[in-house]
Amino acid sequence: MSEAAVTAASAGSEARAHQHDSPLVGVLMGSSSDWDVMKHAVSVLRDFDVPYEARVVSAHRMPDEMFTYAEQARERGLRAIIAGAGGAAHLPGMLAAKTTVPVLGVPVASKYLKGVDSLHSIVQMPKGVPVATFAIGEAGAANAALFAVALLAGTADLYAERLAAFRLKQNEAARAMVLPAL
Ligand code: RP5
Repeated sequence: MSEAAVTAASAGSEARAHQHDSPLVGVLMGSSSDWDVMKHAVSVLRDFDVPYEARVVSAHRMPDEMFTYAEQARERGLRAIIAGAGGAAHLPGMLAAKTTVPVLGVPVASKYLKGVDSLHSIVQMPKGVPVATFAIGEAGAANAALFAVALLAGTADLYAERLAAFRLKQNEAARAMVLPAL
């Protein structure tokens, strides 16, 4: 599968509009229906000015593209892959099986089991091939992106400084909280 063909499988136009030529973080999802959750990861990466790409790569509908993406991830310079999926959410685990780039899994809420199935599918990786697993839904997607920034901060002070500033803003917001009167 050529790079162009994999790119053609990108998520919606909003995601496509912000693809970087040399991404450090890949944001993958099993379906465009995952975008409402996974866009929260993209939003954080944009806030931190992290070069990223966002694509639909379905594990069971695009297995060849998924393997190609994982096989090329390290040589393409990716430092983390955030992968979101719902139901029998095998995308993060299968990516992790084919690359040594850290995979951060985001369980997306499913129609019937509300994402508990997705969470269990992602978090219960057998020993030897880890997937860092985050909360179901928006918080998980945003936190996966923050975690990716923290990984980048290990070798780039710029990202560490941005993370520290972000934490300070949260601290100030919490300290300014006022409880309503009874
Ligand atoms: C998974 O199946 C996707 O990650 C998505 O969460 C779920 C439903 O996919 P669609 O039927 O909406 O394409 O592969």
